[in-house]
Amino acid sequence: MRRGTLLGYSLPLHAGVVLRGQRLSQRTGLVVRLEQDHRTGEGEIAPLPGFSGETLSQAADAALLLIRRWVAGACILTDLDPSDGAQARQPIPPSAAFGLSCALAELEESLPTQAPYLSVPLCGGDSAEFIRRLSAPGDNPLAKVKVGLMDGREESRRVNSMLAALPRLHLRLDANRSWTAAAAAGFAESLDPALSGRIDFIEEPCATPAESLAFSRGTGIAIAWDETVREGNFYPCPQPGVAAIIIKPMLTGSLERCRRLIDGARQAGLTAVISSSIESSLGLTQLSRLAHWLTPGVTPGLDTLSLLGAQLLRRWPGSPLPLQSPGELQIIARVT
Ligand code: OSB
Ligand code: MG
Repeated sequence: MRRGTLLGYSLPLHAGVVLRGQRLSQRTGLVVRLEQDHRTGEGEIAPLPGFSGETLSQAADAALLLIRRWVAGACILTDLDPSDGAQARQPIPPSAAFGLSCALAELEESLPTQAPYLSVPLCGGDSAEFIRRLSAPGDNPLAKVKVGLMDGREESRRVNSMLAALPRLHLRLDANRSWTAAAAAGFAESLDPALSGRIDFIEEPCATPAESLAFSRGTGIAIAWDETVREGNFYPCPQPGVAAIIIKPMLTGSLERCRRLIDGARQAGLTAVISSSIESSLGLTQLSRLAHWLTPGVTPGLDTLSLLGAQLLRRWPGSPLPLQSPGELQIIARVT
């Protein structure tokens, strides 16, 4: 006996969360629950406005179609991952493929339940406060700083001061393609060369991959692809200056598709870093399990829970945020 349920959630987002110029006040998404005999699996489907190509309602329609087929006894894995088998009947939006593949993987117990629930902390505005937080004994000395938001020289002074204050700290920087070649060069010039070796990489410094590669050639600072991973027919290959690829599964697709990208990265000598698309605690705990399973030893970038006002169904260990329970979700469809 199979049964499928599609639920809708809405979580408050802190004022001031701006995604590609859009201010968001609620994070909305879906929970898919698949039940077979006495086993249950859940997954989150939450297109991120400004980043996902699909809307929530397109994702819901696609998910519902597949839930119906699954409940009727079909194997939907090839639909979720069309390049790994027969042609899909129609392309499945990445968020729907990700959420359904997580629900199936929980049901089949292929997604390990173990995880350390670690994340690379995201450094917000106040670097003094951040340095205090990172100086806690036993803390993992790796942090992520968004750059490209203010004057480049101002930002490199801030990076210098963080690296100088914590001699074991390594940083991942993320410019989200916001620098012109000149701004990126300005940033690099003001970095202290005695400290910049502890910048593991800068994600997408410039507007185009070609400019980012030229930046790395000119400065010796390693870069990582994030936006580029979701463009065209990206597949990891070795490129001078490229250290890592960032994988945001909610924007990428099924677990199988993520696994292939991770395998490709390993073969190309690149680090694969699992990262959040501002999922709820349900999705974040699954991303943590996924990262522990497929990218062991690489701390994922999941420090986005604190942007939300509540957790969903499952707790992120140590988070003080209140938990929304199943009764607070809206039932969109029950398929039996
Ligand atoms: O800038 O890479 C981004 C989350 C949602 C949308 C875009 C981005 C992010 C993150 C997630 O940065 C946190 C992380 O990667 O550490
Ligand atoms: Mg980024």
